[in-house]
Amino acid sequence: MTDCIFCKIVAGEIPSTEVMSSERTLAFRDIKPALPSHILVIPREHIQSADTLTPQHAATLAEMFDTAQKVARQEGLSERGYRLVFNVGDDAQNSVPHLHMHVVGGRPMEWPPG
Ligand code: DGP
Repeated sequence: MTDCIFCKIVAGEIPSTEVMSSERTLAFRDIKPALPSHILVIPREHIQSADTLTPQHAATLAEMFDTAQKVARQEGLSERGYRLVFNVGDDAQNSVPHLHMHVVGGRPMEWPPG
């Protein structure tokens, strides 16, 4: 996707603070962190959102969760806990149409979200 911000980050055309990289995924710091640790894990291939996932994406999705676990450990979040979030659509305030998992933590969080 030529006009996708996250595809441009994958291609190195837009700078990002990389945290981790794997064959199918990239993890980088969110430009507007909502919590002390806020990392985005994305697939290198363009997938629109969690709402368009199919069984064909199984390997990519598994690798996204593997990357998220490693990121959480690296950030020191695993012991106290963290949250993995996929926003879908306008009501969830999804703003970038390239699948991304928010890995957030570093302080106690509220539930349910507002
Ligand atoms: P969402 O609301 O779930 O679509 O989250 C998109 C996130 O992406 C949001 O927290 C801000 C972040 N973001 C948007 N543009 C950029 C960018 O160019 N670089 C980085 N690092 N993060 C971005």
